[in-house]
Amino acid sequence: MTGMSAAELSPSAHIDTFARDHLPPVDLWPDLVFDLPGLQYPARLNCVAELLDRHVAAGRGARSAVLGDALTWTYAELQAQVDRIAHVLRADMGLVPGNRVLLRGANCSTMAAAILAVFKAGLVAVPTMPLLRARELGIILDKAKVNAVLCARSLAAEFEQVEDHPPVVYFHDPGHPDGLEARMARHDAPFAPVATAADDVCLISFTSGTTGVPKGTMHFHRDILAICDCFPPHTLGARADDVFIGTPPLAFTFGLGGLLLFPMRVGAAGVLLEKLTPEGLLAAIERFRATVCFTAPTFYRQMTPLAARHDLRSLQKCVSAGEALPLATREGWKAATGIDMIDGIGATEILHIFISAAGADIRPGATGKPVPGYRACVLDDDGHPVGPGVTGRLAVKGPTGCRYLADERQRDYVLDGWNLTGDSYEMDADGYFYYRSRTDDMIISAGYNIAGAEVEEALLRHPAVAECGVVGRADEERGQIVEAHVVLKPGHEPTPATARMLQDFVKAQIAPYKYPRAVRFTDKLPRTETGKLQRFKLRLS
Ligand code: 3UK
Repeated sequence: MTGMSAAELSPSAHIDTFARDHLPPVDLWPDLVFDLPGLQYPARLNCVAELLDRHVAAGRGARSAVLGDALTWTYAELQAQVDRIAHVLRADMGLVPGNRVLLRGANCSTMAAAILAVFKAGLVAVPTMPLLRARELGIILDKAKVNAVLCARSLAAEFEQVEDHPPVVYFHDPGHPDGLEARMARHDAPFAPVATAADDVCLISFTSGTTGVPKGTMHFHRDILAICDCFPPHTLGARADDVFIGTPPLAFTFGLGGLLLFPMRVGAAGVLLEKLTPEGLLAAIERFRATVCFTAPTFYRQMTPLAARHDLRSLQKCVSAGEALPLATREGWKAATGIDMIDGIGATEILHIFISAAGADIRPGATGKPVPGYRACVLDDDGHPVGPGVTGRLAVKGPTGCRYLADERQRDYVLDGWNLTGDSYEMDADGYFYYRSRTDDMIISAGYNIAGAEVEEALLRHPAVAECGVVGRADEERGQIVEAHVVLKPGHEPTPATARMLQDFVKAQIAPYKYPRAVRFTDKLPRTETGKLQRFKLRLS
């Protein structure tokens, strides 16, 4: 199915055709590749029928699906909640297939059920990160032409600041007669999944972009299953008796996949907890006997010194994504827990992880190889593939790929059928992919290309360094200089002598011209809700 065209899209079940109408022109789509067995989906497909109803129909209704602080829902209970919410959306709120529903809440069972209900009712989910401000919400509401909102009561104050917002129903609001819980109580009939097309849009996920207007990435029912059928069975080795846990928000596709979709695909359980601290996640792994953990490198770094205080014997697999995994972080976590992390690069545009490695296939320092179902290469500035050992632009294609909602930047992300993620990568002779930097974060100092991540890796090996971020700072003489922002571990002083010590340490480990000419100490690095370092803020600081 490479190079499919709009004419080949299946007849839509959407009455409101906004999503399909605003797909990019087909010649700007990436190639789609379905050559992996197991990715052959029927033309009519509702992903929730596969992820949820199928388990209940097959007699697995009593298995745990969603675990949380106060409650456990079995697959049968989750189905009942999803069906109630679907009735509220359709019958009470009058929504029709294709309408967009914005969702706001921290990770919890209701947020999970709401997302699934939106999919099941043939609507389009627009999940948003809890920390978004009214101004950012306003942009998303307008761009996706959102018809209705489900929002946690605790986030109401910020939401009410949005001018002219669409109708909203609050959840976690049990006493209120118009709240979601009261409305749900009035519906107890099963809800039949809307017979959507496999290529009907069900999710618009906004990128956690650091600059410019956020981009809405559009994903089909088929895409939801495709990510479940690539990385989890082939790399992670997900199993029905796994218990998934982690920190990424369900509004971030890393979390949506890792904490909800992947467990459901195999009939396993996902633990959903709000606002986890490193200590809190360790305690939760112990309490829920979690087997698979999804979080970002910075979180593993923060958990490493605390791990010995917890019984983590249940834990088998740790997935790291969101930003590059430094070797020192991998080694520290392995020393603390015995576990070799599964690094994986994913992107909102591609929905989930597409290069990774697990177990004996791990090559420290490399992200890994293309996940079965995906292919990748490195392109030069002219768009030609380069061989091993040459740094260039990472290009990837597979069953999922970039389709921005009405956005000119589609032309920047897709080149000759390849998705360009904006990362500089290098491949070795065995086909392993090595992260270098974001394409636009490469530091150019006195004519040398320096990848900030390499300097960060070196600094993180020093026992005084807890966290660091390395950026280029404008410099008259050299164009840019390498500037390190460093958070010290307790017991170390932010003095010029410490700075010199770190500079010498870097020079001894990597080519000396890469050492940070400027070292600035700070208590905390600016990070997004998804654990990514906000380099532009370091440059402005
Ligand atoms: C960077 C990585 C090196 C890279 C994501 C897993 O992060 C996710 O999506 P985003 O759209 O950002 C994508 C960009 O983040 N990145 C992510 N993982 C790695 N860089 N090594 C890694 N392991 O720059 C990429 O282009 O926020 C991650 C699953 C789903 C996701 N959406």
